[in-house]
Amino acid sequence: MTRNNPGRKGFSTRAIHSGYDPYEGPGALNPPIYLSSTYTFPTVEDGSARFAGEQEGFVYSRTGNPTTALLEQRIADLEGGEAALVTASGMGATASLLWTLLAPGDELITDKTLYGCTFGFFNHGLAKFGVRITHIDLTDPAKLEAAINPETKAVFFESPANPNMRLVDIAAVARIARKHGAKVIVDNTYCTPYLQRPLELGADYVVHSATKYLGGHGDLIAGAIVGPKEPLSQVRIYGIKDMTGAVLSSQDAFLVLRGLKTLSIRMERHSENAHGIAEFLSSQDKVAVCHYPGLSTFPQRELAERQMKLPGGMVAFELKGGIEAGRRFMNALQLIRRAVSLGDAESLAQHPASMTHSFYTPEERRLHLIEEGLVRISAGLEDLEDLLLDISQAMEKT
Ligand code: 7XF
Repeated sequence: MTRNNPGRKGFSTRAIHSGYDPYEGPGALNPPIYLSSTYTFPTVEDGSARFAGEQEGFVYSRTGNPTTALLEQRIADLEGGEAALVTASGMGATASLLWTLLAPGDELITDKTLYGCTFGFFNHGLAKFGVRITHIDLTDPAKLEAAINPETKAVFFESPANPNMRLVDIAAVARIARKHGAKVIVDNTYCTPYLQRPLELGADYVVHSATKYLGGHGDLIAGAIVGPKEPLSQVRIYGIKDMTGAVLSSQDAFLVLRGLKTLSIRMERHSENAHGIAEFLSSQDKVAVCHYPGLSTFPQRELAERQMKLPGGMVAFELKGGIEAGRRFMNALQLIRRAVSLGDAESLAQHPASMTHSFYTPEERRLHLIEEGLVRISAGLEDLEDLLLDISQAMEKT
Protein backbone atom coordinates (compact mmCIF):
# COMPACT_ATOMS: atom_id res chain seq x y z
CA MET A 1 0.00 0.00 0.00
CA THR A 2 1.18 3.51 -0.66
CA ARG A 3 1.82 5.65 2.39
CA ASN A 4 -0.09 8.69 1.20
CA ASN A 5 -3.13 6.67 0.04
CA PRO A 6 -3.42 3.72 2.41
CA GLY A 7 -6.52 2.26 0.71
CA ARG A 8 -4.82 1.83 -2.64
CA LYS A 9 -1.91 -0.39 -3.62
CA GLY A 10 1.06 1.10 -5.46
CA PHE A 11 1.42 1.28 -9.25
CA SER A 12 3.80 -1.67 -9.63
CA THR A 13 1.69 -3.88 -7.38
CA ARG A 14 -1.45 -3.06 -9.36
CA ALA A 15 0.38 -3.63 -12.68
CA ILE A 16 1.06 -7.18 -11.48
CA HIS A 17 -2.07 -8.11 -9.52
CA SER A 18 -5.02 -5.88 -10.33
CA GLY A 19 -8.19 -7.76 -11.27
CA TYR A 20 -6.86 -11.33 -10.94
CA ASP A 21 -7.13 -13.58 -7.88
CA PRO A 22 -5.26 -16.89 -8.35
CA TYR A 23 -7.06 -18.39 -5.35
CA GLU A 24 -10.25 -18.41 -7.39
CA GLY A 25 -10.38 -21.41 -9.72
CA PRO A 26 -7.49 -23.86 -10.09
CA GLY A 27 -4.94 -21.56 -8.44
CA ALA A 28 -2.81 -20.82 -11.52
CA LEU A 29 -0.43 -17.92 -10.85
CA ASN A 30 -1.17 -16.54 -14.32
CA PRO A 31 -4.63 -15.92 -15.76
CA PRO A 32 -5.91 -18.28 -18.44
CA ILE A 33 -6.02 -17.39 -22.13
CA TYR A 34 -9.63 -17.96 -23.14
CA LEU A 35 -9.60 -19.21 -26.71
CA SER A 36 -13.26 -18.94 -27.53
CA SER A 37 -15.01 -16.91 -30.18
CA THR A 38 -18.45 -17.55 -28.73
CA TYR A 39 -20.14 -18.23 -25.38
CA THR A 40 -22.93 -20.58 -24.43
CA PHE A 41 -26.22 -19.39 -22.93
CA PRO A 42 -27.90 -21.54 -20.25
CA THR A 43 -31.26 -20.80 -21.90
CA VAL A 44 -32.61 -18.84 -24.88
CA GLU A 45 -33.93 -16.27 -22.41
CA ASP A 46 -30.43 -15.78 -20.94
CA GLY A 47 -29.03 -15.32 -24.46
CA SER A 48 -31.59 -12.70 -25.31
CA ALA A 49 -31.06 -10.91 -21.96
CA ARG A 50 -27.30 -10.77 -22.61
CA PHE A 51 -27.82 -9.35 -26.09
CA ALA A 52 -30.15 -6.73 -24.61
CA GLY A 53 -27.50 -5.83 -22.02
CA GLU A 54 -29.86 -6.84 -19.21
CA GLN A 55 -27.67 -9.70 -18.01
CA GLU A 56 -23.93 -9.70 -17.30
CA GLY A 57 -21.94 -12.18 -19.33
CA PHE A 58 -20.10 -12.78 -22.55
CA VAL A 59 -21.82 -13.24 -25.91
CA TYR A 60 -19.25 -13.26 -28.69
CA SER A 61 -15.56 -12.26 -28.58
CA ARG A 62 -16.03 -9.26 -30.89
CA THR A 63 -17.71 -7.59 -27.89
CA GLY A 64 -15.64 -9.12 -25.09
CA ASN A 65 -13.59 -12.06 -23.85
CA PRO A 66 -12.52 -12.86 -20.25
CA THR A 67 -8.79 -12.45 -21.02
CA THR A 68 -9.22 -9.12 -22.81
CA ALA A 69 -11.64 -8.06 -20.04
CA LEU A 70 -8.91 -8.60 -17.42
CA LEU A 71 -6.49 -6.51 -19.48
CA GLU A 72 -9.13 -3.78 -19.80
CA GLN A 73 -9.66 -3.74 -16.06
CA ARG A 74 -5.92 -3.55 -15.41
CA ILE A 75 -5.21 -0.74 -17.88
CA ALA A 76 -8.18 1.26 -16.51
CA ASP A 77 -6.78 0.84 -13.00
CA LEU A 78 -3.29 1.99 -14.02
CA GLU A 79 -4.55 5.05 -15.93
CA GLY A 80 -6.99 5.93 -13.12
CA GLY A 81 -10.00 5.60 -15.44
CA GLU A 82 -13.45 4.16 -14.84
CA ALA A 83 -13.18 1.67 -17.72
CA ALA A 84 -11.01 0.65 -20.67
CA LEU A 85 -11.34 -1.11 -24.00
CA VAL A 86 -8.53 -2.97 -25.69
CA THR A 87 -8.23 -3.04 -29.45
CA ALA A 88 -6.33 -4.78 -32.24
CA SER A 89 -3.92 -1.83 -32.65
CA GLY A 90 -3.30 1.74 -31.52
CA MET A 91 -4.91 2.90 -34.77
CA GLY A 92 -7.90 0.68 -33.93
CA ALA A 93 -8.22 2.47 -30.58
CA THR A 94 -8.18 5.99 -32.04
CA ALA A 95 -10.45 5.06 -34.95
CA SER A 96 -13.01 3.20 -32.78
CA LEU A 97 -13.19 6.12 -30.33
CA LEU A 98 -13.45 8.91 -32.90
CA TRP A 99 -15.89 7.11 -35.22
CA THR A 100 -18.14 6.82 -32.15
CA LEU A 101 -17.74 10.36 -30.79
CA LEU A 102 -17.86 12.39 -34.01
CA ALA A 103 -20.47 13.02 -36.70
CA PRO A 104 -20.44 14.94 -40.01
CA GLY A 105 -20.26 18.69 -39.35
CA ASP A 106 -18.25 18.27 -36.13
CA GLU A 107 -14.78 19.73 -35.76
CA LEU A 108 -11.75 17.92 -34.34
CA ILE A 109 -8.99 20.23 -33.12
CA THR A 110 -5.56 18.67 -32.96
CA ASP A 111 -1.94 19.70 -32.56
CA LYS A 112 0.32 20.46 -35.50
CA THR A 113 2.35 17.28 -34.95
CA LEU A 114 0.92 13.75 -34.85
CA TYR A 115 2.12 10.22 -35.57
CA GLY A 116 1.93 9.76 -39.38
CA CYS A 117 -0.99 7.29 -39.56
CA THR A 118 -3.06 9.27 -37.03
CA PHE A 119 -2.50 12.31 -39.26
CA GLY A 120 -3.59 10.19 -42.24
CA PHE A 121 -6.69 8.86 -40.45
CA PHE A 122 -7.78 12.39 -39.53
CA ASN A 123 -7.07 14.10 -42.85
CA HIS A 124 -7.82 11.29 -45.30
CA GLY A 125 -10.36 9.30 -43.25
CA LEU A 126 -12.48 11.43 -40.92
CA ALA A 127 -12.28 14.46 -43.24
CA LYS A 128 -13.74 12.41 -46.11
CA PHE A 129 -16.84 11.83 -43.98
CA GLY A 130 -17.46 15.49 -43.16
CA VAL A 131 -15.47 15.98 -39.95
CA ARG A 132 -13.48 19.21 -40.03
CA ILE A 133 -9.85 18.73 -38.95
CA THR A 134 -8.13 21.83 -37.57
CA HIS A 135 -4.44 21.70 -36.70
CA ILE A 136 -3.29 24.40 -34.28
CA ASP A 137 -0.26 24.90 -32.08
CA LEU A 138 -1.55 23.29 -28.89
CA THR A 139 1.71 24.01 -27.08
CA ASP A 140 0.13 27.45 -26.62
CA PRO A 141 -3.27 26.92 -24.90
CA ALA A 142 -4.31 30.50 -25.82
CA LYS A 143 -4.46 29.31 -29.45
CA LEU A 144 -7.07 26.72 -28.42
CA GLU A 145 -9.12 29.38 -26.63
CA ALA A 146 -9.12 31.41 -29.87
CA ALA A 147 -9.96 28.49 -32.18
CA ILE A 148 -12.52 26.51 -30.20
CA ASN A 149 -16.16 26.96 -31.26
CA PRO A 150 -19.55 25.26 -30.88
CA GLU A 151 -18.72 22.71 -33.62
CA THR A 152 -15.56 21.58 -31.79
CA LYS A 153 -16.47 18.21 -30.29
CA ALA A 154 -13.00 16.86 -29.52
CA VAL A 155 -9.41 17.96 -28.95
CA PHE A 156 -6.79 15.27 -29.66
CA PHE A 157 -3.04 15.37 -29.05
CA GLU A 158 0.10 13.42 -28.13
CA SER A 159 2.41 14.62 -25.38
CA PRO A 160 5.29 14.23 -26.08
CA ALA A 161 4.44 14.37 -29.78
CA ASN A 162 5.78 11.74 -32.14
CA PRO A 163 8.46 12.47 -33.39
CA ASN A 164 9.54 15.97 -32.35
CA MET A 165 8.85 15.75 -28.57
CA ARG A 166 6.63 18.85 -28.32
CA LEU A 167 4.67 18.84 -25.05
CA VAL A 168 1.11 19.99 -24.48
CA ASP A 169 -0.04 21.29 -21.08
CA ILE A 170 -2.78 18.72 -20.49
CA ALA A 171 -4.44 20.49 -17.54
CA ALA A 172 -4.55 23.87 -19.33
CA VAL A 173 -6.01 22.38 -22.54
CA ALA A 174 -8.56 20.33 -20.54
CA ARG A 175 -9.75 23.45 -18.67
CA ILE A 176 -10.44 25.31 -21.91
CA ALA A 177 -12.04 22.35 -23.70
CA ARG A 178 -14.31 21.55 -20.76
CA LYS A 179 -15.61 25.13 -20.67
CA HIS A 180 -16.67 24.70 -24.31
CA GLY A 181 -18.05 21.16 -23.98
CA ALA A 182 -15.34 19.49 -26.13
CA LYS A 183 -13.83 16.13 -25.12
CA VAL A 184 -10.07 15.90 -24.62
CA ILE A 185 -8.30 12.79 -25.90
CA VAL A 186 -4.62 12.24 -25.10
CA ASP A 187 -2.48 9.68 -26.91
CA ASN A 188 -0.35 8.56 -23.94
CA THR A 189 1.74 6.01 -25.87
CA TYR A 190 5.08 7.74 -25.30
CA CYS A 191 4.61 8.05 -21.54
CA THR A 192 2.43 5.16 -20.35
CA PRO A 193 0.49 5.68 -17.11
CA TYR A 194 3.71 5.15 -15.17
CA LEU A 195 5.03 8.53 -16.34
CA GLN A 196 1.86 10.51 -16.99
CA ARG A 197 -1.84 10.12 -16.19
CA PRO A 198 -3.84 12.51 -18.38
CA LEU A 199 -7.22 11.64 -16.79
CA GLU A 200 -5.97 12.95 -13.44
CA LEU A 201 -5.10 16.20 -15.23
CA GLY A 202 -8.62 16.63 -16.62
CA ALA A 203 -8.55 14.74 -19.95
CA ASP A 204 -11.67 12.72 -20.85
CA TYR A 205 -10.04 9.84 -22.72
CA VAL A 206 -6.61 8.27 -23.10
CA VAL A 207 -5.62 6.17 -26.10
CA HIS A 208 -2.57 3.92 -26.42
CA SER A 209 -0.63 1.99 -28.91
CA ALA A 210 -0.09 -0.96 -26.54
CA THR A 211 2.25 -2.29 -29.23
CA LYS A 212 4.84 -0.09 -27.59
CA TYR A 213 5.76 0.17 -23.89
CA LEU A 214 2.66 -1.56 -22.49
CA GLY A 215 3.45 -4.77 -24.39
CA GLY A 216 7.12 -3.86 -24.19
CA HIS A 217 8.72 -6.69 -26.16
CA GLY A 218 8.03 -5.94 -29.82
CA ASP A 219 6.03 -9.13 -30.27
CA LEU A 220 2.47 -7.88 -30.78
CA ILE A 221 0.19 -5.11 -32.11
CA ALA A 222 -2.45 -3.80 -29.68
CA GLY A 223 -4.25 -0.67 -28.52
CA ALA A 224 -6.34 0.65 -25.65
CA ILE A 225 -8.87 3.37 -24.85
CA VAL A 226 -9.50 4.53 -21.27
CA GLY A 227 -12.34 6.75 -20.10
CA PRO A 228 -15.77 6.89 -18.48
CA LYS A 229 -17.77 3.66 -18.40
CA GLU A 230 -20.98 4.57 -20.21
CA PRO A 231 -19.46 6.33 -23.24
CA LEU A 232 -16.95 3.49 -23.56
CA SER A 233 -19.75 0.95 -23.69
CA GLN A 234 -21.02 2.91 -26.71
CA VAL A 235 -17.53 2.71 -28.25
CA ARG A 236 -17.55 -1.05 -27.66
CA ILE A 237 -20.97 -1.48 -29.27
CA TYR A 238 -20.59 0.95 -32.19
CA GLY A 239 -16.92 1.80 -32.70
CA ILE A 240 -15.50 -1.69 -32.22
CA LYS A 241 -18.40 -4.08 -32.81
CA ASP A 242 -19.96 -2.34 -35.82
CA MET A 243 -17.46 0.09 -37.32
CA THR A 244 -13.85 -1.07 -37.05
CA GLY A 245 -14.04 -4.65 -35.78
CA ALA A 246 -10.61 -3.92 -34.27
CA VAL A 247 -10.72 -6.76 -31.75
CA LEU A 248 -7.63 -7.82 -29.78
CA SER A 249 -6.96 -11.57 -29.62
CA SER A 250 -6.83 -13.19 -26.18
CA GLN A 251 -3.26 -14.45 -26.81
CA ASP A 252 -2.06 -10.91 -27.46
CA ALA A 253 -4.04 -9.65 -24.44
CA PHE A 254 -2.13 -12.19 -22.33
CA LEU A 255 1.20 -10.90 -23.69
CA VAL A 256 0.26 -7.32 -22.81
CA LEU A 257 -0.69 -8.49 -19.29
CA ARG A 258 2.74 -10.10 -19.05
CA GLY A 259 4.41 -6.93 -20.30
CA LEU A 260 2.58 -4.78 -17.76
CA LYS A 261 4.12 -6.71 -14.87
CA THR A 262 7.50 -5.09 -15.59
CA LEU A 263 6.24 -1.73 -16.90
CA SER A 264 7.47 0.39 -14.01
CA ILE A 265 11.01 -0.99 -13.92
CA ARG A 266 11.26 -0.88 -17.70
CA MET A 267 10.14 2.76 -17.84
CA GLU A 268 12.77 3.68 -15.24
CA ARG A 269 15.50 2.04 -17.33
CA HIS A 270 14.22 3.36 -20.70
CA SER A 271 14.22 6.83 -19.20
CA GLU A 272 17.69 6.49 -17.68
CA ASN A 273 19.13 5.25 -20.99
CA ALA A 274 17.35 7.93 -23.05
CA HIS A 275 18.62 10.60 -20.66
CA GLY A 276 22.19 9.33 -21.05
CA ILE A 277 21.84 9.24 -24.85
CA ALA A 278 20.36 12.76 -24.95
CA GLU A 279 23.16 14.17 -22.76
CA PHE A 280 25.75 12.50 -24.97
CA LEU A 281 24.17 13.72 -28.22
CA SER A 282 23.94 17.28 -26.86
CA SER A 283 27.69 17.26 -26.21
CA GLN A 284 28.49 16.35 -29.84
CA ASP A 285 29.69 19.02 -32.29
CA LYS A 286 27.91 17.32 -35.18
CA VAL A 287 24.51 17.55 -33.46
CA ALA A 288 22.49 20.68 -34.27
CA VAL A 289 19.71 20.08 -31.74
CA CYS A 290 18.58 17.33 -29.40
CA HIS A 291 14.95 17.18 -28.20
CA TYR A 292 14.56 15.46 -24.83
CA PRO A 293 12.36 16.68 -21.95
CA GLY A 294 15.08 15.90 -19.38
CA LEU A 295 17.70 18.25 -20.88
CA SER A 296 18.28 21.64 -19.26
CA THR A 297 18.09 23.12 -22.78
CA PHE A 298 14.60 21.65 -23.43
CA PRO A 299 12.29 24.66 -23.92
CA GLN A 300 9.34 23.06 -22.05
CA ARG A 301 11.38 21.64 -19.17
CA GLU A 302 9.18 23.16 -16.49
CA LEU A 303 6.04 21.60 -18.01
CA ALA A 304 7.83 18.25 -18.36
CA GLU A 305 8.67 18.28 -14.66
CA ARG A 306 5.11 19.23 -13.77
CA GLN A 307 3.24 16.59 -15.75
CA MET A 308 5.69 13.71 -16.28
CA LYS A 309 7.22 11.55 -13.55
CA LEU A 310 10.35 11.00 -15.71
CA PRO A 311 11.38 12.40 -19.13
CA GLY A 312 10.76 9.04 -20.85
CA GLY A 313 12.51 6.76 -23.30
CA MET A 314 12.30 8.70 -26.57
CA VAL A 315 14.94 11.05 -28.01
CA ALA A 316 14.92 13.01 -31.28
CA PHE A 317 17.83 14.92 -32.77
CA GLU A 318 19.12 16.59 -35.88
CA LEU A 319 22.61 16.44 -37.26
CA LYS A 320 24.23 19.56 -38.69
CA GLY A 321 24.69 17.73 -42.00
CA GLY A 322 20.91 17.35 -42.38
CA ILE A 323 19.20 14.37 -43.94
CA GLU A 324 22.34 12.93 -45.62
CA ALA A 325 24.26 12.95 -42.36
CA GLY A 326 21.25 11.35 -40.66
CA ARG A 327 21.26 8.51 -43.21
CA ARG A 328 24.98 7.92 -42.78
CA PHE A 329 24.60 7.92 -39.00
CA MET A 330 21.76 5.40 -39.08
CA ASN A 331 23.50 3.09 -41.54
CA ALA A 332 26.61 3.07 -39.32
CA LEU A 333 24.75 1.89 -36.21
CA GLN A 334 25.71 -1.63 -35.17
CA LEU A 335 23.88 -2.34 -31.92
CA ILE A 336 20.94 0.04 -32.15
CA ARG A 337 18.50 -1.49 -34.64
CA ARG A 338 17.20 0.38 -37.68
CA ALA A 339 13.45 -0.05 -37.22
CA VAL A 340 10.24 1.84 -36.61
CA SER A 341 8.14 1.26 -33.48
CA LEU A 342 9.31 2.06 -29.97
CA GLY A 343 9.21 0.90 -26.39
CA ASP A 344 10.96 -2.42 -26.99
CA ALA A 345 13.88 -3.94 -25.04
CA GLU A 346 16.03 -3.34 -28.15
CA SER A 347 17.04 0.25 -28.88
CA LEU A 348 15.58 1.34 -32.22
CA ALA A 349 16.51 4.19 -34.55
CA GLN A 350 14.38 5.48 -37.41
CA HIS A 351 14.13 8.42 -39.78
CA PRO A 352 10.59 9.91 -39.46
CA ALA A 353 10.56 11.78 -42.80
CA SER A 354 11.14 8.57 -44.77
CA MET A 355 9.44 6.13 -42.39
CA THR A 356 6.80 6.85 -39.70
CA HIS A 357 5.95 10.30 -41.10
CA SER A 358 6.34 9.53 -44.80
CA PHE A 359 2.52 9.68 -45.01
CA TYR A 360 2.80 13.49 -44.81
CA THR A 361 3.79 15.24 -48.03
CA PRO A 362 7.07 17.23 -47.76
CA GLU A 363 4.97 20.41 -47.58
CA GLU A 364 2.82 18.92 -44.81
CA ARG A 365 5.95 17.93 -42.88
CA ARG A 366 7.17 21.54 -43.09
CA LEU A 367 3.81 22.86 -41.87
CA HIS A 368 3.65 20.25 -39.13
CA LEU A 369 7.17 20.86 -37.79
CA ILE A 370 8.71 17.52 -38.76
CA GLU A 371 12.27 18.32 -39.82
CA GLU A 372 13.55 16.32 -42.80
CA GLY A 373 16.83 15.54 -41.00
CA LEU A 374 15.32 14.42 -37.67
CA VAL A 375 16.48 11.03 -36.33
CA ARG A 376 14.45 9.32 -33.60
CA ILE A 377 15.83 6.88 -31.06
CA SER A 378 13.75 4.67 -28.81
CA ALA A 379 16.16 3.89 -25.99
CA GLY A 380 15.96 0.21 -25.10
CA LEU A 381 17.01 -1.65 -21.98
CA GLU A 382 20.62 -2.45 -22.90
CA ASP A 383 23.64 -1.17 -20.95
CA LEU A 384 23.94 2.56 -21.50
CA GLU A 385 27.68 2.28 -22.03
CA ASP A 386 27.18 -0.05 -25.00
CA LEU A 387 24.57 2.26 -26.51
CA LEU A 388 26.88 5.27 -26.18
CA LEU A 389 29.77 3.36 -27.74
CA ASP A 390 27.54 2.49 -30.71
CA ILE A 391 26.33 6.08 -31.11
CA SER A 392 29.84 7.41 -30.80
CA GLN A 393 31.31 5.05 -33.46
CA ALA A 394 28.38 5.86 -35.80
CA MET A 395 28.94 9.59 -35.19
CA GLU A 396 32.59 9.24 -36.20
CA LYS A 397 31.54 7.78 -39.54
CA THR A 398 29.05 10.60 -40.12
O1 7XF B 1 -1.57 0.91 -34.52
P1 7XF B 1 -0.30 0.95 -33.71
O2 7XF B 1 -0.34 0.02 -32.53
O3 7XF B 1 0.93 0.80 -34.57
O4 7XF B 1 -0.23 2.41 -33.03
C1 7XF B 1 -0.36 3.60 -33.72
C2 7XF B 1 0.32 4.69 -32.94
C3 7XF B 1 -0.48 5.53 -32.21
N1 7XF B 1 0.06 6.54 -31.48
C4 7XF B 1 1.39 6.73 -31.45
C5 7XF B 1 1.94 7.85 -30.64
C6 7XF B 1 2.23 5.90 -32.16
O5 7XF B 1 3.54 6.12 -32.10
C7 7XF B 1 1.69 4.85 -32.93
C8 7XF B 1 2.54 3.94 -33.72
N2 7XF B 1 3.82 4.44 -34.01
C9 7XF B 1 4.90 3.61 -34.52
C10 7XF B 1 6.14 4.51 -34.61
O6 7XF B 1 6.04 5.73 -34.42
O7 7XF B 1 7.23 3.96 -34.79
C11 7XF B 1 4.47 2.92 -35.79
C12 7XF B 1 5.45 2.49 -36.77
S1 7XF B 1 5.02 3.00 -38.47
